[in-house]
Amino acid sequence: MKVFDTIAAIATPVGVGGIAVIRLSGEAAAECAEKIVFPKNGKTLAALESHKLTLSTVKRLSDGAIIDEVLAVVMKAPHSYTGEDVVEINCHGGHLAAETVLEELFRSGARLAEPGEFTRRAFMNGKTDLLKAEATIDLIHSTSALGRDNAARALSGGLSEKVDKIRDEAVAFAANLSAVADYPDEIDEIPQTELTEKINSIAEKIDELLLGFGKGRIMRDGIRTVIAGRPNVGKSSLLNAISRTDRAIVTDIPGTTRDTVEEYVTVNGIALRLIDTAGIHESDNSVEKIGIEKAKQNIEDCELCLFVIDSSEGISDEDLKIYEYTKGKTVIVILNKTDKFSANPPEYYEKALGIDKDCIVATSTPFGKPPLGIEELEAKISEKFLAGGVSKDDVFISNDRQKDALIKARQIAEGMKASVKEGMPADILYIDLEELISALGEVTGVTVQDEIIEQVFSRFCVGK
Ligand SMILES: Nc1nc2c(ncn2[C@@H]2O[C@H](COP(=O)(O)OP(=O)(O)OP(=O)(O)O)[C@@H](O)[C@H]2O)c(=O)[nH]1
Ligand SMILES: [Mg+2]
Repeated sequence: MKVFDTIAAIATPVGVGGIAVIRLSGEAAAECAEKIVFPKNGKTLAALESHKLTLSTVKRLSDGAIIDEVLAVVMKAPHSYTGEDVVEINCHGGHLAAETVLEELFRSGARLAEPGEFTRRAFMNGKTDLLKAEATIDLIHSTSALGRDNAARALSGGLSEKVDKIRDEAVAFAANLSAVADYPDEIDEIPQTELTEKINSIAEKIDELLLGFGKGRIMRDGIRTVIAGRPNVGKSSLLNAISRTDRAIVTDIPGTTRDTVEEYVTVNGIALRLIDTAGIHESDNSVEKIGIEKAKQNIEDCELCLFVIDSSEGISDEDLKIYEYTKGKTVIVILNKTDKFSANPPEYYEKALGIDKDCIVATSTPFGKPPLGIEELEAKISEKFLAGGVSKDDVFISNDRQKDALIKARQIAEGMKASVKEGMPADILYIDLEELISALGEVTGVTVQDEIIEQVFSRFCVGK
């Protein structure tokens, strides 16, 4: 158990509200708070039963003037969020009330907590690991149902459990190797096939976690989606249809959209950052030209391009030119205006664009509720990005830090396989395996560098 000074912060958002929660943590949290918080039952704060909310009065330190009526609770170490003594004060919300109490706590010896400092202390005291800490931030910042659920499952330890299991397997294997290396006369060498089996078993489990990264990241961050195409094909109408709003201006005048228009939507539990762009074509108009450049840039930066075509006009050279910009991107072709006379069957588009028919959706944005073709488009988006769906027990890694550490472990496993083939002795394999164990430890934070810990906690807000 590490000893730290007493930190305090308002843990609830700024603004007018019914209550605001102030949190204090540190060995002297109760001693600090009891200078200004007086339980109505006559006891001192430090003498209160742990985890029991008690009606209390807060008085100004300098003259004893009453400044708030609160519910206070002491959570004694180690049974608290941080693992230290924690005091939480439920004061009245609003711009000033909680601030006033917090200032008095500073006068009583606490200092303002840094962003993420409570969770960092929890980590230092073994109350949480890095995966769970990251899940906490993800849960707070989640913008979609799937992202929220994945974070909640990781927070309750689902992901840590998976990584720890692999690590335990590697540790048992290391013990085995070490025994062989240390007592060659008493313990038989492990046969090559068994060595390979053991490494394969570890590698496969790491692969499984890595395979989930695509889904995990999409669930956490959503999909940056750009709507692109010629002028007047119905791009803005598509944005409005997907978001069920009138966000973008729609007219029959080509060149209506000049600047990009963005809207956040949720499609089957996935967050989409939808970006409507100016119709791309040759233009002399300087304002329009800027919009067109932005459109091209957005195509370059996107993860999904909804490439809109006016199906009543077929494919023009201009369409093909814009389609070129989407090379290398995940594209869904939208055949819009299918309510009008359509000159070509879907096969024509498959051939002309060299795209699979699974990536083509016919829409008619001004008609139907929901607009025609939009539900099919939504189903295609989830199919593409969350193939096989997500079950309620699935939990995926979701950020680069986790992925990079797992890749490192996986590469070491690959190297070990080669070493086994070359007939390397147990002590050499053991050294590699130690490194692999350390890489797995980085994922949960057992063996992580300070710099990485800094980075993880810098993403938190004050009060968490
Ligand atoms: N019949 C029919 N008309 C449509 C459909 N979708 C859009 N339109 C019409 O097509 C015209 C252009 O629609 P917009 O959504 O503004 O097209 P855009 O691609 O955003 O155009 P720019 O911003 O100028 O590049 C409007 O008059 C829409 O009402 C459709 O599915 N069927
Ligand atoms: Mg438009």
